[in-house]
Amino acid sequence: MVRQYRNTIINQIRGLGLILLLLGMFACPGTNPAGVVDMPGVDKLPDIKELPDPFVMNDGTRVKNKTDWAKRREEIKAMMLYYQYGHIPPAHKNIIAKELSSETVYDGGATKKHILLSMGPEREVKINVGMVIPKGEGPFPVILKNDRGIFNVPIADEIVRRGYIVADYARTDLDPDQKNTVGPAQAAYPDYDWATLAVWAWGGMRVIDYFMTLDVVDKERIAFTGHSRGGKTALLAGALDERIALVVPNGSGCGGAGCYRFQGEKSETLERITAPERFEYWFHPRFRDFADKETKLPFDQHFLKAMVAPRAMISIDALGDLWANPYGTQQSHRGAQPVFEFLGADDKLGIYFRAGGHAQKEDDWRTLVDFADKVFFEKMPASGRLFCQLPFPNAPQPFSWSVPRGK
Ligand code: GTR
Repeated sequence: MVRQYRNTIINQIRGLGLILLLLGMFACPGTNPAGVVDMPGVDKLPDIKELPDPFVMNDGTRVKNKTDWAKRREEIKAMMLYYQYGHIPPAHKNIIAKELSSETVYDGGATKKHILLSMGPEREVKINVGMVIPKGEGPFPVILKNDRGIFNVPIADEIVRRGYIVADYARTDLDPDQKNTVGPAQAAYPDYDWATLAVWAWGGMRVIDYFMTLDVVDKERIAFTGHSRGGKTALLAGALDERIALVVPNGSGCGGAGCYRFQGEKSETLERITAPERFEYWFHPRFRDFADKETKLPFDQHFLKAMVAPRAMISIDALGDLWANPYGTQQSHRGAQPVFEFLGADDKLGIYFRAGGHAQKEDDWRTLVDFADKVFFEKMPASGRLFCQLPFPNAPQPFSWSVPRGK
């Protein structure tokens, strides 16, 4: 009898242990990772109709110099991860790279390699990476893309001929892009509240960790791109990781280079993108609290762009891609410009629109490489392309603040 009672208690304790383990594994919204303090909820935040001033520090003072900006950038990062994307784990210390294949391509002009990276506490996080490396000694600049698979860059041969390594990784290895699903990366790091976009961005940062070990890579010239949800991922990774010298969100719209406060006709809103039946799982659960309350956001997407400064970024979009909010993309560009100016990097911020719809077309790739040539090598494009297109000249000035003077 006593023994039976004791066994029941032991089983209950085991059951409780299992429940706690599962709760830990399947991240509990509302539980912050270690060191993350709560910030005010939506109802406690002030209403800000214009694009918020990125130069106002949390203590109310205004940024005066570059040291202040470095501090402010950290505040912005903390805020954007807390409210929008969730927090990511630190870099894995010992990523293992296995070469699965290597072949000569483009009539001997390049080598195409398929690499498998593995990492995580039990090495259970794997990332497939594709690389096409120009022939020669290098080091070569890199254009890295996040996608669903690898070897997906349409004019890789042309880009390689222009002297770049073309690389891509399968973001879906890290997170399968399905609602109510804990992907391999989230399962491996249960103490973090990162949502899908943050997982994908973290994966790109780990691919860059691997690049840092390769002699063939020019570590000062790494560009990161992606299209649509991949463009949102590229912008987030580019904001967080200062090793990314050029950030190129393509067709990224809502949650990317578009902004929430200024919506063009037929564009995707915060409410739409975070709807439970759509892409709520791309974001931290608390981001949904701002649906139809965008003016309560203490930031807008120009803050994410501003985090890239003084490194380079260009958003590439299509004027017919209304869902991706070209109008709001122009407005967030204008909101980020003062920060680039403040840091002496006005020429590092680009914006480009082509005619047509939602895709990362060959022309977009050429724009990307032309811009990379300009910011990496001061080469002006033979195409004569201009990288500062503001197609909505009558749009109202989206803010009333200005660049701090007297640095
Ligand atoms: C859409 C979504 C967009 C964009 C796109 C894509 O359905 O509303 O935000 O991310 O998917 O990734 O193709």
